[in-house]
Amino acid sequence: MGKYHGQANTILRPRTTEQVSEIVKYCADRRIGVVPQGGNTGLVGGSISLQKEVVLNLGAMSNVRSFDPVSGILVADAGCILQSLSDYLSPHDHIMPLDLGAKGSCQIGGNISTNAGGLRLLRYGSLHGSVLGLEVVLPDGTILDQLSTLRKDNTGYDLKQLFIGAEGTLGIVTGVSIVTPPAPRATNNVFLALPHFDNVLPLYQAVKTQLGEIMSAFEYVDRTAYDMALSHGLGSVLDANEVGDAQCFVLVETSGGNEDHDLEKLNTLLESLMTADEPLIYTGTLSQSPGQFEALWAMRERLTEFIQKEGKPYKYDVSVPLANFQSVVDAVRERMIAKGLYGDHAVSKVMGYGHVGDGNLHLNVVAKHGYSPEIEAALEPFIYELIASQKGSVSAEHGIGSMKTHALRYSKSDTSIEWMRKIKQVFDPHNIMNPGKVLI
Ligand code: FAD
Ligand code: 2HG
Ligand code: ZN
Repeated sequence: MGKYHGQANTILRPRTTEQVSEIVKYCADRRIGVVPQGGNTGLVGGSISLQKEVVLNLGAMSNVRSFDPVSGILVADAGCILQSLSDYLSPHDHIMPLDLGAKGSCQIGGNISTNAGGLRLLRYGSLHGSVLGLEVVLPDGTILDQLSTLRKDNTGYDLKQLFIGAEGTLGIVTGVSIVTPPAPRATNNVFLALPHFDNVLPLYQAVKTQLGEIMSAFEYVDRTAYDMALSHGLGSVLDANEVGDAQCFVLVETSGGNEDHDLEKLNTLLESLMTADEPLIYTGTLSQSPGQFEALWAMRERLTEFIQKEGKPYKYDVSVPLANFQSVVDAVRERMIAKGLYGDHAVSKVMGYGHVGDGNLHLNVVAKHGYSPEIEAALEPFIYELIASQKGSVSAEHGIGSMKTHALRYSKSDTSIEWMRKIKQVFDPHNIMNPGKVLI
């Protein structure tokens, strides 16, 4: 995003867990701060050194340790890139239980540390469920070996859960044991244009009912985001005349066991949506080839990349009731208009997209000529108060990092924050592990 600028003058790339342990012990003894870093794709400034802390990058620890094709359990170094793990699993007919646009750079250790959600959460659940065990170097250098491959293990407190989503503030994840699902035999997708936002909820219900267990993603793109994608050269996946004044778009993916059966279900679904008395969609495209399948996904997956090219993004990754996706985006746009900040001189676009199935909206506000205190003051705390008034979350999946430390209180009670501090104190009494992130 070009928003955060690291201050580190030392970056270390250990090759083994023992080296990580020695480095951390050395730093702990001298009270030197350590910033764990994976692929550096996080969107909340979590992996950068704010005050010359040492950056410890896991990129040189990138070996698969074991894979059991019967149980689907994969054990890997934390520095393995998500895409490499998918490639590794492919000949074994398995897939990673998570997928995100940053897959070519982000590391599994970074995914676990941010508790990344992404495009498959709807189907395979969160990392809190699929991670079976972790190996972690604690802030005093001790190696905590909890690299279990057991599906069931109720022997007291489940410590590994604390490190999932801790954003490197409790220790450095060096190894991961994770359950991977079998690769689906058939995968298809459709991209749909909807007349109104009001159609999204009934559509979601209809799709869930008709597709049942084969639905694997249900993603939302608003009109502004769709038009932006086209303006960045993506070929239209829908007939422009049929799209007309559609307010928003939905991408549905299916992953099932039988191509003919899945296609039949999808075709029946499309037909019923178009021929209903009040059609829920204007039009839709069902992918007919692997290339078209990718093209439909690109309309959703590449939005982050296009936004970078439009200007500087203010990103709000929020959980709100599904019915409020559009009204949250509209409220922010209206506020920018009221403040005289909407237009090519300041905020050129306000848009929403996200993971409908997870109630996770990505609200993006594009500052055409760069970040400015005036725009920020108009956005915050306005947005955080709006989300809190809906009992939402100010960080659905990207984490708190250094961006949202001040906003944590909008989604966590004082008591919760107090207990988070106590946990931090137990693990990291000298506050050397990723200082200035999550809790300040
Ligand atoms: P980094 O960015 O390097 O680090 C992120 C945080 O984790 C930092 O606090 C860091 O200190 C800590 N950390 C990293 N590695 C370790 C480790 N081994 N041990 C302890 N702490 C560690 N997120 C989603 O949830 N869903 C999405 O769909 C999604 N899509 C994205 C699409 C794009 C194009 C981009 C750029 C980002 C996207 N993200 C998404 C953001 C997301 O959080 C990450 O991309 C990813 O999970 C971060 O992994 P990373 O290896 O890059 O971690
Ligand atoms: C996504 O779902 C990512 O595409 C990034 O979480 C969201 O660009 C964003 O705001
Ligand atoms: Zn997302």
